[in-house]
Formats: sequence, structure tokens, C-alpha cells
Amino acid sequence: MPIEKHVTYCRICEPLCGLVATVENGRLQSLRPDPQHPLSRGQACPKGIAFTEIQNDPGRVLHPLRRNAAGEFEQVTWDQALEDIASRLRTIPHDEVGIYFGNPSAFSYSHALWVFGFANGLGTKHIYGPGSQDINSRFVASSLLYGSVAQLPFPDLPRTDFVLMLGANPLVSHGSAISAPRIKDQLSAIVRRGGRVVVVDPRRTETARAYEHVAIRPDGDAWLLLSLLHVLFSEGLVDKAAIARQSIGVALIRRAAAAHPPEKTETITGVPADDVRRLARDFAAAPSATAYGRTGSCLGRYATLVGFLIDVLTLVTGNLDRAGGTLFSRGVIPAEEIAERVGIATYAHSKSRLGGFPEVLGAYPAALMADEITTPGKGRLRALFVTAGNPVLSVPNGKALAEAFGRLDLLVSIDLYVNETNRHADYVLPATTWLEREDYPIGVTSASPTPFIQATEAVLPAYGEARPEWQIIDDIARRAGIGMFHLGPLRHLAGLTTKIPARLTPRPMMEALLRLGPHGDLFGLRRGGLNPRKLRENPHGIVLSEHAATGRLDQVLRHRGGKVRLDPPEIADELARLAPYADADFPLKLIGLRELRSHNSWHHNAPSLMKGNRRHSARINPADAAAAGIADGAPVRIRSRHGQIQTIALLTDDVGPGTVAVPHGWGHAGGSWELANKSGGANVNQLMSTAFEDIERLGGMAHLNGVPVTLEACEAEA
Ligand SMILES: Nc1nc2c(c(=O)[nH]1)N[C@H]1C(S)=C(S)[C@@H](COP(=O)(O)OP(=O)(O)OC[C@H]3O[C@@H](n4cnc5c(=O)[nH]c(N)nc54)[C@H](O)[C@@H]3O)O[C@H]1N2
Ligand SMILES: Nc1nc2c(c(=O)[nH]1)N[C@H]1C(S)=C(S)[C@@H](COP(=O)(O)OP(=O)(O)OC[C@H]3O[C@@H](n4cnc5c(=O)[nH]c(N)nc54)[C@H](O)[C@@H]3O)O[C@H]1N2
Ligand code: SF4
Ligand SMILES: [Mo]
Repeated sequence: MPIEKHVTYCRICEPLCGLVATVENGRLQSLRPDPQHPLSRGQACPKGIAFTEIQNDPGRVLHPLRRNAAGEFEQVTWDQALEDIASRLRTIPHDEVGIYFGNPSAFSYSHALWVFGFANGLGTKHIYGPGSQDINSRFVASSLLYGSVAQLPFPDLPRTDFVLMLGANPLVSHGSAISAPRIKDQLSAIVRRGGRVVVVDPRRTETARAYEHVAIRPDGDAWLLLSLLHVLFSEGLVDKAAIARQSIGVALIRRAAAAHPPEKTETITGVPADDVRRLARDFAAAPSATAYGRTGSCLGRYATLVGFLIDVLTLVTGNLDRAGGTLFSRGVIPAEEIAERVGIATYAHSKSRLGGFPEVLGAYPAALMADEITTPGKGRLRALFVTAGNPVLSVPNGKALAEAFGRLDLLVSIDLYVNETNRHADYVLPATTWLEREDYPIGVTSASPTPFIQATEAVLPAYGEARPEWQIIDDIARRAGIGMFHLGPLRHLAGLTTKIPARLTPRPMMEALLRLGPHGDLFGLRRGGLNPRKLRENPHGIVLSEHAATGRLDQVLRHRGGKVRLDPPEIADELARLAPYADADFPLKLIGLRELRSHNSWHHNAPSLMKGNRRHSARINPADAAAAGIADGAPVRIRSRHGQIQTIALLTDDVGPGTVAVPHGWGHAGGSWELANKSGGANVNQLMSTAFEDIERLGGMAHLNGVPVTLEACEAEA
């Protein structure tokens, strides 16, 4: 059998680096970086390369599994699984059926579309995802500022002179809410051309070490941003013309800033007032500047306010929607516009059954799931589909969620593994990997400083009996009599295709959207425009223009009057309630941390990523360790008001006194990832709260950063 080489791209995280897959006999032999990819140019990270081990993992689920009377999984046929699931679904009111779609679903257009279709067909409110542990506050900030909840403004890295980064560690994460391959090169280029990269982070991260670090106390960002604004307004450094041209309501911001001089906030933020003043002046004086926030800015108690103020800082210095500033996102397949058109780009159109939280893009806080299952009443969550997710490890208090699963009438998961979540399921259905499916990039590429598109065919036949998620979902929906695309607003989306076939499939839909999109060939009307053939002829991808477009504000704004709104009542309320918090019994603050060789919860079974006896550990300042009598490498118990975990202490002054950093996605006890289970560690989300008062009101964000904790020495676990 000949050895085949296939050009494709990685779909683990947002840069979508180019890869070349070597395939022999329908089996993956290796993955290598693609030197001909115009943007990633021969670069890929260890996770991308190690995906070979996941693709070929003997622990992968390759056949439908059903839990039997003894509580064990047994292999069944697809027909048995789908028929039983559908027949059980027919007995449950559709508004009591829920879906949790995990992070990998954002990297497959067909998966994402069919999840939306299924949710729409069910007409259920029980829609959950990682957004409430990740980025929904950013979307809500966009909704309040621009009236466009799907907007994801991003920093124009190739042209900027100054990037102020709050709560992001792109040297490890490779960039998020931005799709920028070789992001390290892009950041270094800013410095090389005389610009600056300033990283606001409680930990001296890999990115902070490489550039400039502003060490902030956990969850101090709202105060820091207000103080930066204070300096800008009080020293007359704002761009009055830009403010008048682009926005209304600046008085609220000016008032709030006036109340927060840096001298008053330095005890909260830990950032000396002089540093804040200098930073504000430098940001304003830079020829171009952009402020950018990522997960570290989204998981505190004022997440939406922080996201809002990040864009305000850019706007008042005249840097919004201009080269080198913050730009508005737009997909080659314009997901934002489509979402608006079909009516799924919504915020606060309805409230959750429990807690009254606003929906964000149709989804509710995942921290509510356990209570939604256990709290009686109409609309109780009775059946749950989990696709590409592991909420037992990724959302607050997974133990309570796992216990609540016992009260479900039906739990179905579509995954590659038996993980900590679906080991409790009635069915685990095997999904294809990204190498086993064709793809177009949507969503994650709309925030691209260099507009680019690459499409790929499947480079491998599905292993075992794995199927693409959309087919599984479609099959269940048809058997259960759930309307999918025939119902509701998504019919318009289907209507965008030229012909609606008897059974709608994702690919023609996507091809039509591509051809009708901003770079499309308009079915022949625009010469040289994109169509599937052109993508096939350019397997390494096509750079569509040197830079992302500027001057898009008018197209993005949905507020009446066509201006950015700086004084929405929601933000006025947040500013009014803004108060530092401390818990005398739990004097330290815990934050998250990502590692190069982990990816959320699902890469710990790849041997090459776990080499060197990698272990889970808490980064603790030596002063805090000494106070608690904890030695380097010794076991440590971490307690919060909501739970406790045990892990290993790693003493480092990368974190300041009072801050403890612990990665999430560990503490494995899954069914089929043996190495991961053996690797030990703890699920940090056992320390997190699901109480309504701890969920951020505007975005429904779980409080995962800046969580009050205390440390104690303990014995090693047996
Ligand atoms: N290797 C690897 N890459 C990944 C992932 C992974 O698990 N591993 N996950 C992917 C996913 S799903 C995402 S969403 C992205 C996330 O992408 P990033 O957000 O860039 O990644 P993080 O490393 O979580 O960076 C968040 C930073 O915020 C800091 N932080 C914590 N609390 C605060 C605070 O209160 N204020 C400020 N200013 N900073 C704070 C943390 O110390 C951390 O350095 O990464 C993606 N890429
Ligand atoms: N404390 C704390 N908690 C966090 C975070 C944090 O920073 N701190 N970060 C949050 C963030 S940003 C995120 S995105 C979430 C992630 O949270 P989740 O999305 O709930 O969990 P993952 O760990 O990404 O698990 C993904 C699952 O999908 C499976 N999978 C992988 N590829 C595919 C595929 O192609 N198809 C299917 N069907 N399944 C697949 C994997 O086997 C795995 O079981 O975690 C959040 N939780
Ligand atoms: S950085 Fe992300 S997209 Fe690139 S190879 Fe690594 S995991 Fe894949
Ligand atoms: Mo994420």
C-alpha cells in the first residue's frame, strides 16, 4: 500500500496551524508542520504533533457503547443505540432535553451547525457550553457596546505599536479570540519595530517574561482599567474627536474614572500608581495601540465590566477600528452576520429557569446544570446530550454534576473517549476526529489579523464505527421526530442554499455560504471570488488580503443612532456595585494556568505529552508556603468555601504572595484514558462555586479566577 501525504490543518486550537499527515493503509503514521502553509510556515506545537497518539489511541471509543444492567458499557450496533435513544426522547418533553456542547465542537462547522439545528428543533432552554467558563462576558460586552453580541474585536498585531494584554498567555495558549499562527513571532515583531507588548497578569507567565510584565492582583483588572482611564481623562490624553465621532455616553465612564485615581486603587490592584500613570501616558502616546483581554479577564467577579472597559480604553484613545488598533471580526464565512440574520445572535432574550440569568447566544451558565437537573418543577432538565465536552472536569463542582446525572432519564455523549463525564452516560457514541472529517473554518477565524482561508478533506477514513457528529445528531433527530432545520429561524439558513435537498447536509450549505460571503464568487458574479474548486486548488490555504479591514464600525453597530454606547444601564449598575472582596478565612486568591502540553482535559493520555513524569501542581509563592509549612514538591491541600483538593506544591516567585495558580483539566477518573487516570492530580473546579450569587450576573460567568482559598500541608494520598 503506498504511503500518502495529505495537506490539512490542525483543529485543536485557534491558529489552525498547517499540517501534513502521512497515511498508510488508512492509518495515520505521523503529523508534521506544513512548511508551505502561508501563515504557520512550518510551525506547529507539541499538541498538534502528538495528536497522532490520540488518533491512534487504543483508549479511543470506536463503537457505540451502552450501559448495561450491571452498570458496565457494552458494545451495541448503531441502529440499536440510535433507535433506543430516539424512542426514549419521544417520551420526554422537548423543553426538558438539554445539550452541553464542549470546546472541540467550535472547531467543526458541521458539528456546530447541527448542534444549533438540534437545539432549535427541540426549542429547549437547556443549552450549555464552555462559554460561561471562557468568553461569554466578552460577547456580552460587545452586545452592550455595539449591539452586536457575536462581535469579537481583536488586536491588529501586525500593525500595532502597543498591545496591552490582560489575562492572556499566548506563548502557551497560542492565542485565543484571535487566530494568529506564529503569534510569538508577531509579538516579537512589535518589539523589533520599536513597539511594546505589556502583559497584565498575576503570574509572571511565559509571555510576561518574554515582554513586559505588570503584576496585578487576581481580579484587580476593573480597578486598573478605571485608573488608566482616570489618567487619560484627567491629563487630557483622550482623543475627543474619536469619542464624539464613534460613541455616546462617555460621561458615565468619565465619572467612574474620576472616582478611581491610581493612588486609590493601588492597594487593590497591587500596581503602583506611578506605573499606572506611566502606562496610561505611554498607551495614549503610542502611534497606535490596542487593549486585548482573554480568559484571565473573563473569569473574575466583574468579567463583563472588564471586557467592556478594555474596548473603552481602545476607543477613547482613538484606536478603535483603525490600523494597529482593535479591529472588528468578520469571517470569510461570515458567521456573525449569518447568526444575526437567522436570529440566533441574541443576548438576554430570555432568562434561565433557575437564577434568572440572561441567555448569551442562546446558552445559559453551565454552572447551573446540576441544579437544573435536581430542582423539581416544569422544565426540569431530564435528558442531556453532551457532545465534545467534559463538564465534570470543566465546570464548577463537577462532583455535584456527576451526582445529579443519576437523576437524569437519559444521558448521551458523543466523544472520542470515555471521560469523567460520560462514564455516567447511558450511551457513549464514537465521534470522528478532525482528521476523519472535511472542514471549513468558521467562528474561530473571524478574528484574523491576516484574513485567510483553508479548507480540507478528511485525510483518513473513520476508524472503527466512528461517525461525524452531525450525522449522529441528524439521525437521532429524524428518528425522534425532531424538526431540525425545518423549524424556526434556521429555515432561513437552509434557505440560503440554492436548492434544498430532501435531506439537508452541511457541506452544500457551507459551500453556498462561502460563495455568498464577503470573498465569495457569488456563484460566478464575482470573478476570482472563492468557491470550493479554488480551495481545492490551493490546499495550503489562501491569504485573502494583507491586513484585516478597518473602517467597519458602521457595519458592525446595531444600536439605533449608529454609535458605540458607553453608558448602558447594565454597566452603570456594575460600576455602582464594584467593590473589592476578601474572605478572612480564605486569604489567598486562586487563579488558573494553562500548560503547553495539556489541552483542557483531553490530552493527558498522549504519552509524548506526559513524558518526564509530568504531574499536576499548584504554583505557590515561597512566602505563603513557608507560612503554611509547605515544602517544595510536598503535598498541599487547598481549601475554598466550596470544596477542597490535594495536589503537589511547586514553589515559585512567578506568583506574588497571596496568589496560587493551579491548572484545570486534571484529576482524571475516566473510563478509557488509562495514562490520564494514572497521572494523578486534582480537579481544581472542585474549589469553585455554583451558587447563584457567585455567578457573574451579566455574562453568567463562573467565578474561576481570584477565588479565595487557604493552604495547608498534608500527607501524600495513598
Ligand atoms: N497549551 C494549551 N493551549 C490552549 C489551551 C490549553 O488548555 N492548553 N486551551 C485553549 C482554550 S480552550 C482557550 S479558551 C485559550 C485561552 O487562552 P489564554 O487566555 O491566552 O490562556 P491562559 O493561559 O488561560 O491565560 C490566561 C491568563 O490570565 C491570567 N489571569 C488569571 N487571573 C487573572 C486576573 O484576574 N487578571 C489578569 N489580568 N490575568 C489573570 C493567568 O495567570 C493566565 O496567564 O487557550 C487555548 N489554548
Ligand atoms: N478552572 C478552570 N476551568 C476551566 C477553564 C479555566 O481556565 N479554569 N477553562 C475553561 C475553558 S476556556 C474551556 S474551553 C473549557 C473546556 O471544557 P469542555 O469543552 O467541557 O472540556 P474539554 O476538556 O475541552 O473536553 C473536550 C472533550 O471532547 C472530546 N473531543 C475531542 N475532540 C472531539 C471531537 O472532534 N468530537 C467529539 N465529539 N469529541 C471530541 C475530548 O475527548 C473531551 O472528552 O474548560 C473551562 N474550564
Ligand atoms: S498551536 Fe494549536 S492549532 Fe497549532 S499545532 Fe498546536 S494545537 Fe494545533
Ligand atoms: Mo476555552
